[in-house]
Amino acid sequence: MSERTLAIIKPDAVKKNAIGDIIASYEKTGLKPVAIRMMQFSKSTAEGFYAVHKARPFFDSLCTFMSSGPVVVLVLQGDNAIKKNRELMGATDPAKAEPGTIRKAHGANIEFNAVHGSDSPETAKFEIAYFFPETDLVG
Ligand code: IDP
Ligand code: MG
Repeated sequence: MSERTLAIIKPDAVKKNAIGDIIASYEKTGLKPVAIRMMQFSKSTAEGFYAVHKARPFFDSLCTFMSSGPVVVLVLQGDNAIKKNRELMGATDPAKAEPGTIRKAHGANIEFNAVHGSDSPETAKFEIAYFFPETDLVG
C-alpha cells in the first residue's frame, strides 16, 4: 500500500555534505520525494516536533542539536514507506545500525544520527502536517 512518511536530514548530515547521498538512498529504495523543504528550526519548532519526547533526559540536548543548523525536511512516498524508511535509516544508535543503512554511513552517535523518520501512520500524519500543507505535496 502506498503511504507517506516524513524524513529529516539532520544538521550533522547537512554539515557533512551528505544531502545528495541520502536523497539518492531514498530514491534507490523506492521512496519518492513528494515535498522537499530546506530550513533552520527554531528551538521551539524542534520542541513542538519532538513533544512526545518531552520527558526524556535528552530532550533539551536533542532540540538544541536540531536547531543548530539547516535541515532538509522531506515527504517520501512509496509502498510501505514508513517501514521501508525505518529499515533504510538503521538503528537509532549508529553503532548498532546494519551495514548499508544511512545511520551506519553518516551517523556519529546516538544523538547525532543523520536522519529522522516517522515511526507509525499516526506520527507520519502529525509530522507531515507540522511542516507541509496538503497542497504542497505533489505526489
Ligand atoms: P528514532 O529517531 O530512531 O525514532 P527516538 O527514540 O525517537 O529515535 O529518538 C529521537 C531522537 O532523539 C534520535 O533520533 C536521537 O537524535 C535522539 N536520541 C534518542 N535517544 C537518545 C539518547 O539516549 N541520547 C541522546 N539522544 C538520543
Ligand atoms: Mg522516533
